[in-house]
Amino acid sequence: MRASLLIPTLNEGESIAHVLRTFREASERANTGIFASDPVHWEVIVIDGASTDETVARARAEGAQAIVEPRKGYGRAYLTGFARSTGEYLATLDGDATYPAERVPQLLHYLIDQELDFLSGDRLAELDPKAMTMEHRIGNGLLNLLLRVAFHRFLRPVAGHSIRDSQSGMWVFRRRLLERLELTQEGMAFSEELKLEVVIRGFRFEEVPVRYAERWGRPKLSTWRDGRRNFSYLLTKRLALEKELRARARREAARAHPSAP
Ligand SMILES: Nc1nc2c(ncn2[C@@H]2O[C@H](COP(=O)(O)OP(=O)(O)OP(=O)(O)O)[C@@H](O)[C@H]2O)c(=O)[nH]1
Ligand SMILES: [Mg+2]
Repeated sequence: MRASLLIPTLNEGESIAHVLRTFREASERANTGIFASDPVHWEVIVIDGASTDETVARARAEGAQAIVEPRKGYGRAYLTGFARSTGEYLATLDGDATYPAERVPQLLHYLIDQELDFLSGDRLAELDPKAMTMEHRIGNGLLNLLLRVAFHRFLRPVAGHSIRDSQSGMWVFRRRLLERLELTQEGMAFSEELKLEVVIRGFRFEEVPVRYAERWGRPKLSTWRDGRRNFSYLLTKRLALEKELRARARREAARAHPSAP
């Protein structure tokens, strides 16, 4: 079985080798354990936003492929990474050692075993308050609340009728989903767009609690700028969906009563 691990990086030279090593050890263990009957051949791709530190050299020294994507943005990096990867299954996490890289094989196993389409790590279920600044916790809380209120009718099939951690960047999913998703966001709003698209299009989505640790290296996120953009993305997406639903309802009504004005 073939799978791809994708990691976007921007100056994560301090942590990238640690993340890649942690993942490699776990995947080797899993290939003689839970995946012994069908070992996973992992393609590991770092999508680097033209870092000025040692990120690319360190990633390559650990045996990862490193693609340089000079166009800015977290979402841009993933769009490029998705297009360049070949695995039947895709997994993602940050390069800053915040997500538990050692859990990727186990999450893949769970996705396959439970016949799910998309798994997302939920950082908030067991959050160590040191791992996220107060601003990030407030921002995440507000974005999750807006998402729950604005999209509640689309979230009915999801456990708890909500996405608990809309901003999480640790996912494991089936590549075939990508053909059906409309992904437009090149910045941080990519994370919520991806999850919403998965749910709205009716795929089987589940969140699993994951440990989230304090990041290594300097933050790349601009709390207020990215928070504002994510907020306005959610509102724009909701209005666009409303228009689409109304147009569909009009088309259906016209089909049912062809002579009506
Ligand atoms: N290629 C690329 N990677 C990026 C870009 N911006 C951020 N990243 C990487 O994307 C991942 C997520 O960004 P972070 O800065 O960790 O964002 P965050 O996890 O929301 O915020 P923190 O809590 O500060 O970690 C990290 O591995 C970054 O290095 C970019 O413009 N291009
Ligand atoms: Mg991070």
